Amino acid sequence: MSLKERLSTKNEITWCPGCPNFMILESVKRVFAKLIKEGLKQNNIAIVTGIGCHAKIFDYINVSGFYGLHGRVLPTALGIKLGNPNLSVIGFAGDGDTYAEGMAHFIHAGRYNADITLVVHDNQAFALTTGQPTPTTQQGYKSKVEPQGQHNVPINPIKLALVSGTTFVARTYALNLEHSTKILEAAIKHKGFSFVEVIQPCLQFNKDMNEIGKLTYVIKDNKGDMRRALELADEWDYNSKNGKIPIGIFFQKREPTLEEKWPRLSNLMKRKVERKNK
Ligand SMILES: Cc1ncc(C[n+]2csc(CCOP(=O)(O)OP(=O)(O)O)c2C)c(N)n1
Ligand SMILES: [Mg+2]
Repeated sequence: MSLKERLSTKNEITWCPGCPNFMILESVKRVFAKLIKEGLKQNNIAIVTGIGCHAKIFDYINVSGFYGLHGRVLPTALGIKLGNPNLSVIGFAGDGDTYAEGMAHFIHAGRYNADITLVVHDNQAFALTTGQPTPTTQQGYKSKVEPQGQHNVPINPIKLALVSGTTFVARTYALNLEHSTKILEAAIKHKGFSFVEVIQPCLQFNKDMNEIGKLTYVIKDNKGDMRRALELADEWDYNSKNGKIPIGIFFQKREPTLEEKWPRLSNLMKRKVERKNK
């Protein structure tokens, strides 16, 4: 059985045909397979999801974890990491999940810098609940709850992550499989809190933003230059359907992680708490 088969489940995939979430699933499996080849044990990967279309990914990957609550991916991931700092913990969340109900966690996760990864499937809509606007939805978007269109200005999550102290900030595009795989691998390998914002157009709702992938261009990875990172973050405001959208690593800096700052956790890491292989 190939590694990718070992990482798959037999559950029926219920995303809409052609949903870019299929591509995110593929890139996650590719990265997990690569990390396992490099020595990471499948048993030592834990995933956490919120509730939403994105969260169904939990049922399609054969690793341990917690199918969580809407808005609570980050505290759950943090709890798993504190319980066993030797696990690689990766959270999958929606834009509604992260930037609405889960917003406070997002900011504090940047401050804490625990060694966990957050992947946000940003389709600029609450998709599972049929297309209400989220904090990253563009102005003018009409939905059942706002028939006259969205009035509020969207937030820029890249900028927010940067000013919250997040030590790895990246954006990728779900349909650029090669790029998303590279970014996800770099995020998981980063020591500290890593945040990957994935542009994941929703084919059912917010169709106005379906073409924005064409605006993406790959930037040269930026390391610790915050001024440059903020400049890049400002190039796209989540509102416009023209201009250019940078994708790649906006910022990466090695800072002490929560586990390293917390002596009891450092000791736990040395003890190598590990599940026995079956
Ligand atoms: C605590 C809580 N609040 C609200 C909901 C209702 N709810 C379920 S899915 C969802 C939308 C999810 O949107 P998003 O996080 O963007 O994920 P997507 O479906 O777009 O992938 C909402 C609001 C819930 N299940 N639990
Ligand atoms: Mg969404």
